[in-house]
Amino acid sequence: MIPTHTLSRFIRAQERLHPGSTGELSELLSSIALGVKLISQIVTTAGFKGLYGYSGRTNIQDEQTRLLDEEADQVLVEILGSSGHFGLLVSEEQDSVIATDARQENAKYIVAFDPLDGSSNIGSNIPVGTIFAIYKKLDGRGPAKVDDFFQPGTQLVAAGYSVYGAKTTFVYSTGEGVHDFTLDPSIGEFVLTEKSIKIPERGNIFSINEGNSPYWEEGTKNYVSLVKTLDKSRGYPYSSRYVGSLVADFDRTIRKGGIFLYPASTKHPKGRLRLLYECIPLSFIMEQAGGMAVDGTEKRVLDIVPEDIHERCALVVGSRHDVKEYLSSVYDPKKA
Ligand code: P6P
Repeated sequence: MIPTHTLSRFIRAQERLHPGSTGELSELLSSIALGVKLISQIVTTAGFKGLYGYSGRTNIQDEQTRLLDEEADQVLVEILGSSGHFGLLVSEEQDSVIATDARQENAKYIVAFDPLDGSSNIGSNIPVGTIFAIYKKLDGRGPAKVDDFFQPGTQLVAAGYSVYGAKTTFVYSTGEGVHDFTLDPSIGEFVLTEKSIKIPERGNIFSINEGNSPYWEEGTKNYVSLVKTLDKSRGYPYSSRYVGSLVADFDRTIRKGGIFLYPASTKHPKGRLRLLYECIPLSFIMEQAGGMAVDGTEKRVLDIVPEDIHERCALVVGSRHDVKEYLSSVYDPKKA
């Protein structure tokens, strides 16, 4: 079969649906896709290019950075920084915002990304990925500034993630559905795999690190206890799946349904995941696919306004039925 629907052609077709489009969004998504292709190549060959292991430095998260993290970060900073469309960048691997040569008036957009999430898993060939969130500057004129990142996810222009696994996938949304592409290395193109992904209304998989159970709040304990009971009339028990790599757990959830949880706990009072470049973009994708995304309370992740570029956030995301069951366990445990 000849692949006619490549990512670049799909993006252009989407652009033509909006008369007056300048084509900038198409260009910037293509820049990100190029970065993902390059990172895919780095990840695939890291094992024999001495790119495993640590760089000897630590990032703002006080985590030892891996050579691969820095390689992936450098790829995206260089490609996005030189695209001419991004005035500022935020990366998990960099302590502060990164000004680009397009910082001046002509750059409409800013982007926050996690260049290689889950990289601690890479030595055991577990899927890892890149996550990105794109905003417009608050003030169309003038240079981008850090406050431009302090917008709720409802203001996102686009968001997406890639998974470097058995295949390299690129999943993104510009607010008109979630679209999935698979990299065909033989032609170096992302080919459309699924248009308008929709998460099932209910799943039968729960995904949480049960090693953290001694630190969980009561609501989380109630919910995990519920999904593990033998109660066929309510469709329980669920299966447990936890990879420990966010993009892998999220991608399975959005395709098969169910729920992924990284809740607040006494060990992670604000959750472990990062709001700006993990929770917000993935919540945007999940809602576009018909799912739900909350911060472990009834608060919608997309309504949270970041106050710091690296702040953490609890995340409970997945099928509407399952996230609502979680919230019942938190707020009305007797009913659950
Ligand atoms: P834990 C990987 O290090 C990561 O940042 C996410 O990709 C993943 O979801 C989470 O941490 C796993 O955390 O505490 O369960 O090992």
